[in-house]
Amino acid sequence: MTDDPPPDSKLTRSKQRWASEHKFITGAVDRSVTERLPPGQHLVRDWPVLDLGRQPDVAPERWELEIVGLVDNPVRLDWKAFMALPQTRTRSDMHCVTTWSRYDNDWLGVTTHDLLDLVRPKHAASFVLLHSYDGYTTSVPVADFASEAAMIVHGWDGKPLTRAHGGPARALIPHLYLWKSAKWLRRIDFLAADQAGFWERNGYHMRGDPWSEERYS
Ligand SMILES: Nc1nc2c(c(=O)[nH]1)N[C@H]1C(S)=C(S)[C@@H](COP(=O)(O)O)O[C@H]1N2
Ligand SMILES: [Mo]
Repeated sequence: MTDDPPPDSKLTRSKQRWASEHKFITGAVDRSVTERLPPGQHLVRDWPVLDLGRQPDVAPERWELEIVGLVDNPVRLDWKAFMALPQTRTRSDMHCVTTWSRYDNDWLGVTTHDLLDLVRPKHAASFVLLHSYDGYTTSVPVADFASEAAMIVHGWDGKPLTRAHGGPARALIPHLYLWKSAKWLRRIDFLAADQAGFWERNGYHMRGDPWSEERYS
């Protein structure tokens, strides 16, 4: 991140945004920037907090992640075991169904590739249902869960992930709308059939691809 703008200076914020977008240099926003923005989204610089209003306080010492269901090797990872897995840094954009997108988030965590190597899903496993410490659930096709950029993250922008954003650890599936990225992650259940989670039961799309605007079902 660049330096914070002076307080109450909307113009400064706009100018910083224009600068970061290379606006006015060619008479148009840099194509590489606009082409990153899915339809109906707008860019934000801060990171809004959205959840059901309960933010569980899970100390790393009490945190654990269960990976169960249709897998050959179900596991229960405490914080030490989780941190002993290969740690990967990635950079990705996030897209919220409420229309904000935020570019260039620096993540630290365990890739879903490494988790899949560990638990070895059975052939019949086609969906994961993610369960969180606040009771939240969300469903994700295994193919999306297994995508290159998907992770369980515990660091953002060089710092531990804050409690408000799902710390100690949350899912991150950056190529889908952010409601699929369960905060305060507690259990990953591999299933044969799709099972709607909280927002999927409340009208959101089962898959949630921002590029084809899969907002609602
Ligand atoms: N456990 C949990 N995860 C959650 C939610 C929630 O209420 N509980 N809300 C989802 C929704 S709707 C969004 S938009 C993102 C918001 O993540 P953020 O607060 O870090 O921006 O978290 C998702 N993950
Ligand atoms: Mo959301």
